[in-house]
Amino acid sequence: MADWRPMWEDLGVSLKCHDELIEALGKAYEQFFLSRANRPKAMEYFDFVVSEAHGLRIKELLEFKERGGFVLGTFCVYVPDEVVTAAGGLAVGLCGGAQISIPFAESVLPRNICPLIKSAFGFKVGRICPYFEAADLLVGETTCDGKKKTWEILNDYKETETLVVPHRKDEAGRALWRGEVRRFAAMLDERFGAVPSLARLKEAAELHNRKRAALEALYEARKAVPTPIAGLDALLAAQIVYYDDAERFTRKVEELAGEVRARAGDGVGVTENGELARILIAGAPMALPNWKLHALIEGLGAVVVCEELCTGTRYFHNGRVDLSGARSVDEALDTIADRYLSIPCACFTPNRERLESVLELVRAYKVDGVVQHVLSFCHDYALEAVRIERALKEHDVPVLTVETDYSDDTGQLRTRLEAFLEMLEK
Ligand code: BJ8
Repeated sequence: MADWRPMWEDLGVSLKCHDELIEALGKAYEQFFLSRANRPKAMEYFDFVVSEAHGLRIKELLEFKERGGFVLGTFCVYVPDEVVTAAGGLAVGLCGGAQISIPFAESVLPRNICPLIKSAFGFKVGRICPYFEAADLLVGETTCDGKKKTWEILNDYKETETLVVPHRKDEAGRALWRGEVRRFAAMLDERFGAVPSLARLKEAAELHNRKRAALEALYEARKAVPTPIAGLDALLAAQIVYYDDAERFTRKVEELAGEVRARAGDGVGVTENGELARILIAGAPMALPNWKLHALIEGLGAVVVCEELCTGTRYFHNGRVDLSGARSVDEALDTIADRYLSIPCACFTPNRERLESVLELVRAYKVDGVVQHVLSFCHDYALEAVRIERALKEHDVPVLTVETDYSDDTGQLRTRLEAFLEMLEK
């Protein structure tokens, strides 16, 4: 394996903290992924990506920049990939799923904000994440208050551009968001001298359409009974989509989806003990390397068959952007903006679409029970959990809402999950 330390040092990464992160990550990966039998062979690629997430992938980004490209570090599924690609750039999700960076964040930020925000912010303050250091610009959004205000402070450490995401999907909200996407394109042009032309927007739309369709095909294959792939493996693919090269990721996920379909055709399930309780996880995203809830649920003998998360179905929600009829850059940008606006994030009000989407996923994936994933201090998902819980109960769907962060609260969580899964068996 190559020695990436000189590259990390050049980027200004704190090697001591980074070593600790890599060591903890390696142990968790061995425990949750590599030690499991009966995984699809195509998962080997994703194992490789994780092993090289801070090495080879960072080198690729630096080489891309040497060839004249630019790299944006992002925190949300609302950043329109098509516009970035068409302008000659590349967007990567930033680290934000680990406890190790939180003490750095808490030396600056109040403690009572969500762990995802604190972890991401701490990765920058502690200089632990090479993606933060390799990025030319960070792109935040105003989805929730925690994020909106944190990006102001993050801007003191690294330049951060913030996209204003509306909170209603009415005509005024649509007009605001279309304006934001146009402003974003103009900003990329001004800053990086890269005009996203109509032809390049169309090409980029095809690339990202294929990528989202590939991930959706993998999720489709998980509808089979017995389920042919562990939730942990599928979640990993949904996390890696934020980091990997779009073209290569698409190919590899198509391969994985093909293998998973073949397993389903042969009746191969993830365990030899027959079908397990099928769980849908809904709620706040699980940024890499947040695998806690899946590991607990699957460790207790159930299987996660679907994630209604931004590291899950929300990533490919209404995934196809059709630019075939667009006659100008502005028309194309509006069409792109409309697709992103349709994503049912809890920051919107009202948000009937998300409720309907959860109920539809329960039906389509033959779900036995729903676990709602709420990150501590996340008001949007905590409050939306109330209505979702009510709707699920009205449809006689068992539901458990758990609030968690990145600390080791597994004892408490395990007790609640055990009781929930026992109840499903009765
Ligand atoms: S589109 S879900 S990625 S905003 S968990 S930071 S909401 S306090 S992450 Fe998200 Fe975009 Fe929406 Fe998806 Fe705030 Fe809640 Fe924290 Fe959250």
